[in-house]
Amino acid sequence: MSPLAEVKTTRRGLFKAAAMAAVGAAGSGLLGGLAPARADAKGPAAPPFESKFSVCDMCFNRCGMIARVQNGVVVKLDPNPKFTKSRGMLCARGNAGVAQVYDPDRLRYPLLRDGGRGEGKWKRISWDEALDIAAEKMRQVREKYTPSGQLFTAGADMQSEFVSRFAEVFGSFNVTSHESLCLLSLNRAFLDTFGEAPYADVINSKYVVMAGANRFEALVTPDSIDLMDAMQRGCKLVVLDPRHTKTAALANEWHAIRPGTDLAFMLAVAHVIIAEKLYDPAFITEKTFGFDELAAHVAKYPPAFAEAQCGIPAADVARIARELAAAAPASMVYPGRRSSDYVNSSQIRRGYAIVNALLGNWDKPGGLLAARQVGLTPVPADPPWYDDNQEDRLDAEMSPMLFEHDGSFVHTRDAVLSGEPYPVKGWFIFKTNPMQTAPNRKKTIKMMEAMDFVTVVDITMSDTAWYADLVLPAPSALERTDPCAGLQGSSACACVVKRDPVVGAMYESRPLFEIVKGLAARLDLAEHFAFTIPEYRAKQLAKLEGAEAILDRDGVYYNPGQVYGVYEGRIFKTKSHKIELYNQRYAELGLDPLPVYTPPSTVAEGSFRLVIGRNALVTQTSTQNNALLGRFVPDNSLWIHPDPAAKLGIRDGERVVVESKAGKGELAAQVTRKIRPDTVYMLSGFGTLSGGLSRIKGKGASIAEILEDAADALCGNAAMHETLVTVKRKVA
Ligand SMILES: Nc1nc2c(c(=O)[nH]1)N[C@H]1C(S)=C(S)[C@@H](COP(=O)(O)OP(=O)(O)OC[C@H]3O[C@@H](n4cnc5c(=O)[nH]c(N)nc54)[C@H](O)[C@@H]3O)O[C@H]1N2
Ligand SMILES: Nc1nc2c(c(=O)[nH]1)N[C@H]1C(S)=C(S)[C@@H](COP(=O)(O)OP(=O)(O)OC[C@H]3O[C@@H](n4cnc5c(=O)[nH]c(N)nc54)[C@H](O)[C@@H]3O)O[C@H]1N2
Ligand code: SF4
Ligand SMILES: [Mo]
Repeated sequence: MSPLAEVKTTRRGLFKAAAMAAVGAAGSGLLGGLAPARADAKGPAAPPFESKFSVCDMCFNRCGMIARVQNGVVVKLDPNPKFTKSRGMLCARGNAGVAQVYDPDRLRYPLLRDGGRGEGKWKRISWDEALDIAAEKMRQVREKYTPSGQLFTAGADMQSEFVSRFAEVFGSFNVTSHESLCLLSLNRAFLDTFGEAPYADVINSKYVVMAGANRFEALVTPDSIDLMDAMQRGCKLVVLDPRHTKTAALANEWHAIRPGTDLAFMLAVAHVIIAEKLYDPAFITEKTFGFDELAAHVAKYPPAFAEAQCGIPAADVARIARELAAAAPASMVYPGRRSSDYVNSSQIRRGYAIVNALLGNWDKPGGLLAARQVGLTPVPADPPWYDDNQEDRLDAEMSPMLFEHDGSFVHTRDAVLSGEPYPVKGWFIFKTNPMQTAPNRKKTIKMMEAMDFVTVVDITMSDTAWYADLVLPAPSALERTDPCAGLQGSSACACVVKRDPVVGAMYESRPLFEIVKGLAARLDLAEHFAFTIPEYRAKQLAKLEGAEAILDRDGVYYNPGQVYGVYEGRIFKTKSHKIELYNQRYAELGLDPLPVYTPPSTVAEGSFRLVIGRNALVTQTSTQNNALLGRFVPDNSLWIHPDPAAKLGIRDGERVVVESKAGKGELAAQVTRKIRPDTVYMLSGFGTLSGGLSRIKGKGASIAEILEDAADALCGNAAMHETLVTVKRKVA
């Protein structure tokens, strides 16, 4: 009997699942293609369903779930109650995972371009042909341009490590990921202050300042759920956001901060904490480096300075500093997540880190916590040596504090376009959609055009796939065997998950692992992939006795470990071995060792700063075309404040043209007080180019087309909020 038989299914649950199946079959035709395999709602009682553990893949949180399978068809997804990281819940997107599996827009077989790039003409080919062609093109690139002439880009996935492994044994230094469009500035800031990227013990916090993050829409587990719980127990939430997000709506206080000025706020908070001696003196002496330098530095930034820059009254800035200090160490400036915002985002987020350090909000309940070791054993490759290769990554010299593994997508793209320092002519892309998630789409198109051969592995015809030479269909998460992944995050976590197929792979889809294995075999690299995923998992779990059996029993393995006080008697992984308020390495490199405030570019009258942000029913650019979710968010619109809208003669719902130096787009205006008058916002992932996303084709406008491609000065993370735009009424 399946170990899952223990998980109770109530009669009500059964009815619900059967009803879901009926809705799916009778609804918009979404699941209609599978009708023969489904239970007939009008016929005899539906057979009972099997329950299988899986891990949600609708976003990077990887919530544990249980798939209900009837006649070989997934009819419903439920949360795994044993998965504490998500507090036993599954969000709307997670529930809609079923529509991803049975999406008629899924890629079905390998496709080779049979016309101009982006023209949408394709030829169906066999897998053998596809792998022969891809391997041969890679071999040619390697011969002509060295192994580093091939670029590899992977998104967030439990198989992405196989892309890195393949790049390594192929000999290429050039690997990029979604991370340099996401959180690298944040990681930079905390690594260079605390020596590591911490987690937030939100559930035990009494006071949270959330700046540039939106936890009630941009869901991060367990933080989103824990914040709600903590607030019900009296935790105060202060939100700084130019938009009135759902998080702002539920907060105790919302301040519509002027975009790009958060560092002025943080420096002023530090100013008050130091001037009024509200810091933790023992913590400062014992654990931090550079307090005196910081004190002298922040003396220049009183609350009045923050008021002038941020538009938040000085009295509020000072009060928030005092309240934050009074609740310390069970308080925090929440680190956030996506920080691909400004050219100085690493220094902005260092401001967040410094305020937490001053208050000793570290390693104690309600503050920031050190990452916990999950205990997975890495399975390293043993790459061959290539004499004829480049010295380093393409973008190595383009940022002083680049992350070696992820690099910078924005800089890599520029280097590909210039051909300097060396040519890169092959591109292998797995589960990421830079055509919509990298700013300045025209440049991404040019990058595609500059390549000799581009291979994309996806589940649907993304815009990136649409411009590729070869498109390979992958199975969705519910259809494949995945290695183990370690998950981190607050006191709830440090767990391991794995995936086994819930249903068979759809159509001719093949997992990434099989694809790179097939390529490796053709490139005399087979020995580096001479294992199966279960064998690989066994190696990963080597040091976790009994974990495999627990994973089979519970769908998740928790590694118990110390949560608080782990830094007692331990050194920090920084140069001084302390928390660096003053960063010595920056000083050596001629960079600002203390975060110096630089005001954002001026937004002239008649123009606006364009910002990006999440919606709870959408994941990045990959769920807009989901049949269940798309009903709620069918297209995007431009948020614009009523005052400038009136000046521009724009009424709610009217078509407008938004234009930057990079590009323009046309969409409907949403005239709303939920945004500052100098800022506009639109949701990402619309205005697609692909002819293969049938439900969203022709809907809304693409923000990637409009966003300019600035980069963080320290680590090269994209800086997407530097873009200024004009907005005009569309003349008919
Ligand atoms: N539903 C849903 N949840 C998700 C995702 C998703 O796509 N959908 N994606 C996941 C991923 S990959 C990530 S990285 C996280 C992202 O999680 P967050 O980083 O919390 O999400 P964003 O929506 O990028 O939040 C940025 C917020 O900053 C505001 N903002 C813009 N400029 C400024 C500024 O200068 N100062 C301040 N204080 N605020 C500013 C924006 O209006 C926006 O509300 O979410 C994760 N969770
Ligand atoms: N304009 C804009 N740009 C952004 C952001 C934004 O909010 N707006 N957010 C930034 C952030 S925080 C991040 S993390 C990045 C994310 O950037 P991306 O990594 O590009 O993420 P997605 O947009 O979700 O694209 C994921 C792609 O994977 C495909 N896919 C989904 N499931 C599978 C699967 O099982 N197998 C395979 N092979 N493919 C699959 C989807 O069809 C889609 O094409 O974007 C960043 N850039
Ligand atoms: S937060 Fe939602 S979409 Fe993301 S993994 Fe969890 S259930 Fe899935
Ligand atoms: Mo992200």
